[in-house]
Amino acid sequence: MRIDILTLFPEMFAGPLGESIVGRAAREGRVEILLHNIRDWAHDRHRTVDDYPYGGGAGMVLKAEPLGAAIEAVRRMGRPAPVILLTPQGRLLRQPLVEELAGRPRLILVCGHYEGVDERVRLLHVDEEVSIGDYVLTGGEVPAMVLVDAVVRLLPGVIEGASLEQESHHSNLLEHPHYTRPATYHGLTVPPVLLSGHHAEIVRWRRHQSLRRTLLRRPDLLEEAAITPEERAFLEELRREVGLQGTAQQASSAPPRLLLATNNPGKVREYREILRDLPATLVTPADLGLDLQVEETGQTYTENAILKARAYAQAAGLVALADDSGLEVDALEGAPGPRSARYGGQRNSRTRYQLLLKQMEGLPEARRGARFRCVIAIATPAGRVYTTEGVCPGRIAREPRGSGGFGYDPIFWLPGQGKTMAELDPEEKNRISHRGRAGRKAIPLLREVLGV
Ligand code: 6GU
Repeated sequence: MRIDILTLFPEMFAGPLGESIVGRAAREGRVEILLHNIRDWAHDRHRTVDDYPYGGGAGMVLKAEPLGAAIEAVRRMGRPAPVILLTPQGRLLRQPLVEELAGRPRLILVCGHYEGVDERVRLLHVDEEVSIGDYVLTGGEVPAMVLVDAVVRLLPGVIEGASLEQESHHSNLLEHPHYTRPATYHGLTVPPVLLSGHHAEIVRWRRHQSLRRTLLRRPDLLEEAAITPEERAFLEELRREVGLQGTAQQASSAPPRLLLATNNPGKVREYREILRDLPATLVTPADLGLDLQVEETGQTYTENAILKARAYAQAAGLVALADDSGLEVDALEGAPGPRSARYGGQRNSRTRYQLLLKQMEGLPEARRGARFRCVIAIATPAGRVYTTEGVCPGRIAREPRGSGGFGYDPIFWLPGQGKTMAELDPEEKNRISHRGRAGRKAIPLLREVLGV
C-alpha cells in the first residue's frame, strides 16, 4: 500500500511512523509512506499557506490555492486514490472504516490545520472526511498518524492473523482481560481458570469476560455484535445483575451514592470530611441495612482493602470505598503493620497500644520512628478496582495523650505538630494523616467511576 500525507509539519511524523510495527512494515516494503509539505506549493514571496477568514472571527484558514495545487499534484504522482481530509467534522473512524481503507492500494491523507480549510478545497479536491473522535485537536497530523497506524497493522504480513481475530472491535466486542507472570501482583492474583490448562473453560471464560466488559463499558457495540442465543441469555442475566442500578441512577439527577465500607464511626466521620467536595451521597453499611463480615485474610493493606471494597460493592450494587491501614514501627521491623487492628490478639485499641508502649519501653527517641499507612480501594459493582496510598511519618510517644481520633492515635507523636494524632483537631488531622492523603488522591478516581 502507498500512503501520501500532505501536511504543514512533515517532521511530526518521523517518530510515530518510523518506530515499532509501522516502522517495520515500512522497512519490509509492506507500506510506503510519502510526506509532502503543503508549503512547497505556496509560490508567493512569504510562501503563505493561511489567511484571515472572510467575515471575520478568530483563527486562520488554510488558503485554497496552495492546498488545492498540492492535492492535485500529489494525486497525479501515482495510481488513483481517494483524498481523505482529516477534520473533526468528518465521518468517525471506527474499525469497519479502517478495514475498508486497508483494502485500498493507495490513500492520500490531507491534514487540516488552524480553524479549517477553505470550503472550496473540500468541494473540489476532497473525496472523504474523517474524524478520530469527538474532541478537538490542533491539527490533522495526529489523526493521520492514528489512521495510518490502524490501517497498516491490518496489511498482510504486518501482524499475526490470530491476534487480529481476537482483538477489541474485531467482532464488535471489547477484549477480555490479559494476565502474564507473576501470578500475584500487589496482592492481586490471576483468575484460577487461566492456570487450569483447561482450554475449553478458558475460551468460555474469556468470551464471558468480553461480553461483560462490552455490556458495562460500551453497550452501544452490542447492537452490531455477532452473539449466539446462549450469549444473549447470559447478557440478559448480567443486565439484571448490574444494569438495573446503572439505569436507575442515570435516569435521576440525584447525586450518585458512594458506600463507605466500614463499620468504624471514627473512619466514617473522617471520610465525610476528606470527601466533602465530592458531589456524591456517602452511605454506610448500616444505612443500607447491610451486615457483611469480610474476613481480612490478605497479607497486605492493598489486599485487605480490595477484599472489603469488592465484597461491599458487589453486595450493595454501589461503588464502594474501603481502606486498610496500620502502624509501622521501625524498632519492631514494621510491626504491627497490616495486622494493626488485631495486634497481640487484643480486642480493644487501648490494650493494643498499651502492649506496643510496653514493647518500646526505654527505647531512645532516635529508635521510636514509625509511620501510619493507609491504602484505599475503590471497587465498582462490576468488579473494577482502583487503589491509592497515603503515609504519615511520626514517632511512638512515651505515653498516650489526647482523646480524638481512634486506634493508635494517642501514642503517635507528630514532631512537626508537637502533639499526638489524638490531640489534633479533625481538620488538622485530615490535612496530614495517612487517610487524608490517600483520600485526597482517591477523589479524581471517584469522580471518574461515579461519573461526577
Ligand atoms: Cl481529524 N482533526 C482535528 N483537528 N481534530 C480532531 C480530529 C481531526 N478528529 C478528532 N479531533
